[in-house]
Amino acid sequence: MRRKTTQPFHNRRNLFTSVRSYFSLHIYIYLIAVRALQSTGREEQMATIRSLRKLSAIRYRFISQSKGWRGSPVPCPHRAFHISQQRIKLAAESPKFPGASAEFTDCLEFIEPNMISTIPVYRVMDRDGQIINTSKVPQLSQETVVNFYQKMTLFNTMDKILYESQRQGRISFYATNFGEEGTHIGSAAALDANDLVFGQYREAGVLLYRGFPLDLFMAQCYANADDLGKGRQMPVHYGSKDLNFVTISSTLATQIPQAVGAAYALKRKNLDNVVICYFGEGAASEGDAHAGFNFAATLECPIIFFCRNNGYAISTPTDEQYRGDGIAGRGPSYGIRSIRVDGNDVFAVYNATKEARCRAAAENQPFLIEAMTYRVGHHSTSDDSSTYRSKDEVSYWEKQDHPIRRLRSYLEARGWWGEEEEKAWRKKARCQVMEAFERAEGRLKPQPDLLFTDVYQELPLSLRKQREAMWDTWDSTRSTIPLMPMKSNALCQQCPFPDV
Ligand SMILES: Cc1ncc(C[n+]2csc(CCOP(=O)(O)OP(=O)(O)O)c2C)c(N)n1
Ligand SMILES: *[C@@H]1O[C@H](CO)[C@@H](O)[C@H](O)[C@H]1NC(C)=O
Ligand SMILES: *[C@@H]1O[C@H](CO)[C@@H](O)[C@H](O)[C@H]1NC(C)=O
Ligand SMILES: [Mg+2]
Repeated sequence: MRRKTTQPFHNRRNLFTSVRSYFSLHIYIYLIAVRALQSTGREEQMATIRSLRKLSAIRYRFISQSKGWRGSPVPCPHRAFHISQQRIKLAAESPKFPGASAEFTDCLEFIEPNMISTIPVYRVMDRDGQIINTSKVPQLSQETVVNFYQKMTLFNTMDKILYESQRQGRISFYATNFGEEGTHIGSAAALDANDLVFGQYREAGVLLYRGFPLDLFMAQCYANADDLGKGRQMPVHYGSKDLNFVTISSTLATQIPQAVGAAYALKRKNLDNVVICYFGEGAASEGDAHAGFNFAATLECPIIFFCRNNGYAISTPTDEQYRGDGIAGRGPSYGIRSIRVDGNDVFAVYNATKEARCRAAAENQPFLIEAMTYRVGHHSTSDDSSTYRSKDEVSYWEKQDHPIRRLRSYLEARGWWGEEEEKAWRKKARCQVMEAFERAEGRLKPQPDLLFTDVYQELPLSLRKQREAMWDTWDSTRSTIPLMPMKSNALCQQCPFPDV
């Protein structure tokens, strides 16, 4: 709620003193004026006039402070971002500075951030999956909603198996998405398949929704010969040109200005598509986030900034990351239309993204969505979150406010899903993931020579030396890693940009 900007009467006594002092001041000024007329010397006359002016100034200040009989100890009441109409009318002229459209004020006042109302969290369902306003039931078919649910649970199953894989030493690294499934599926479903996605590293659900096969997820994590990235990246750094999903680079926030540049290019080409750029609330503290927001606003780019606020940047909780009203609170100051949504409510995420997508394309404007959620898993397999947060905290989000559980309640209440469907689907999902996992593990590794391709047309001497050293080590350690056979000796001479 906005705080009230006006203050009541201070007290009766104050009102009385104001009136009395006002009249006695007038009488005093009158007496001095009479004396001035009687005096003869010019020096004396001037001195009287000076004291008269001084007194008038005191009188003026006195009147303006007691104006409206608000004898408040704070002469300028705090306000919430807007100047009251009355104040604007009082200003006789408007500022002409090119840097801001604002009004003059005689009030010395710093805006108190904690007096500004916070942005509410938009939601459609409550924590138990009940629609809050029955006139706003999502206009989505059973088939669509069941698909949301199946994608969310399949994704969750894939995460569990790949996480266990890392724990068993089968893959080198993994980062789960537990608890954030609603933000991925809800937003992905609201996009056009041709919209370009720039992700951070915890948005694999978006790629899954777009149809990236389980085999390719596994190939990337296992760095096998089928990996589109040719085994050159850490696990979870997916990318797919066919699905318009730009390859992940986990150097925080670098994707933000890149995404804005891509959106600007779409606008210049007069295309109807938009860019969506995902990032964590932690990444929003990087300078690149500021640069990206400001460029997008000033260049009027069709982009959706989608911030997943999951409460942590590794071990740093949000209350140590910022002092303002989250990430959505920053949007308006950049001139970006912004909303905060309940990220565990897949319908709220869907609706907000759909609306933002439609308007970004139609108006060539950036939009900011801050999806509030919780990172249920560890930051990654290199992290142990029990050292910085309690079991109870995690358990609340796992058991009482989880996007999958919430959607299931919604489905069950409508009679669209039941225990039987659940059992059959869970079995099927697990089976699909396990089969993909086994296939990936059995595959050969890509040729190490591929490490040196796709950057230089002609390999520089330094890299040629490194390649030699690599093969020397390979031979001397008698590596038994099963490699994909070399396709041809021309491998390294292939044009790295076949599309150009
Ligand atoms: C420039 C840079 N600094 C530090 C890191 C190390 N790092 C990796 S993830 C991470 C936290 C990011 O938190 P957030 O953006 O909230 O995303 P989340 O992991 O919560 O999804 C940090 C500090 C990095 N990858 N890049
Ligand atoms: C439900 O939404 C409609 C349409 O916005 C609104 O008119 C109505 O007041 C809402 N009902 C409640 C109970 O909030
Ligand atoms: C989704 O948004 C549209 C407007 O874009 C609105 O008409 C509809 O009621 C919303 N649906 C829900 C479930 O709130
Ligand atoms: Mg985070």
